[in-house]
Amino acid sequence: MAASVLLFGCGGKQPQQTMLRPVGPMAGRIEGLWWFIFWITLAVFVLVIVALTAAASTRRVEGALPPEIHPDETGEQRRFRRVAVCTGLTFAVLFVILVYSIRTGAYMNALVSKNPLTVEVVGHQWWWEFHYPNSDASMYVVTANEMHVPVKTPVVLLTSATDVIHSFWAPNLQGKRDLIPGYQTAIWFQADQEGTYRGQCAEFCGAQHAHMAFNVVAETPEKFRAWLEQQRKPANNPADAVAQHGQEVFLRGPCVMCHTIRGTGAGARVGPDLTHLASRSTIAAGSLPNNAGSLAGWITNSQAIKPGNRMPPISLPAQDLQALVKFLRSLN
Ligand code: HEC
Ligand SMILES: [Cu+2]
Repeated sequence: MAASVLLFGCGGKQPQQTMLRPVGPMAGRIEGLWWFIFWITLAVFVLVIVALTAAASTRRVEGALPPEIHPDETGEQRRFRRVAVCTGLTFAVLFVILVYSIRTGAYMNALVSKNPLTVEVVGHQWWWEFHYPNSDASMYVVTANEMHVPVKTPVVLLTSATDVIHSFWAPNLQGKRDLIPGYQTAIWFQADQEGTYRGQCAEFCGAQHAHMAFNVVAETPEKFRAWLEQQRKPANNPADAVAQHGQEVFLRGPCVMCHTIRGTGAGARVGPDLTHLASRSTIAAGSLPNNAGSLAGWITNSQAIKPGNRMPPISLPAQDLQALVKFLRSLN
């Protein structure tokens, strides 16, 4: 039972989120350091417990005098030497760990490439915005909570935030990096295996910090290029009368004050870009699977799902809601 609970977290179809299964060079180094520290601390733990047990189980000899009145010079010296050796060893081990940590830290910036993929990541309370910049405005891509990258390609992330400090952490790929409002930093990573890797905000950022997750989808360069091409397109036109009605509901409702759907009149930037909403696997930063039921529930009362988030509850007549959901589902 316990084993199955443990295994549930690691395997199956769920996206992975563990630094113990690195899929890139940086994460590999971090894992190496982690195991190094793990084995050392395990050995120290076992030694301490053995020493403690030995000391606790030593019997006092019946009738022996207490040490003050019966000084034991040689025994005292022996104990002093032991403590000195153990203290020295502790310093030595900590020093080795320090050097290893510094070298690992230095390696985090070692991936340099003249031709990396650049992705800008912006942290919001409580969702992620990913930009794929391009000097040609019609090729500029903005998406939310799901980043795609080609495998075996260096990626440079330019990080920032709009409100408070967040922290970008996809443990299978890299260490953490704080996203600081008004201050851009760069962090590199590379995914060597295809897969979906879950990441999470790692800096407490308010009420919904725990519901601020994202996915990194690492795929073959061909699939990645196809994805990028699709994301560059403006939104699909509504295919039928119901979706058409849904688009009208969207455009005349409050949605346009906060969301962008490229190709329509909606161009606000308070919430996630919805141009290709249906291409994503989750909504609300990993809070819900992206399907019709979730969308309807989210629109009607997102505050019940993610209390405190920046989208107000919006009640619509049933027909309007259904048409709106149908329209949103067509935005692939
Ligand atoms: C006051 C601003 C505001 C209004 C108005 C608003 N939204 Fe939102 N919306 C947001 C914010 C902010 C988020 C992100 C919330 C989060 O995940 O923390 C969001 C998230 C969403 C999402 C999930 C997107 C994703 O990829 O995770 C959908 C879908 C959505 N809104 C649809 C709508 C629709 C449809 C309307 C109109 C009926 C609407 N919103 C009105 C601000 C708004
Ligand atoms: Cu955060």
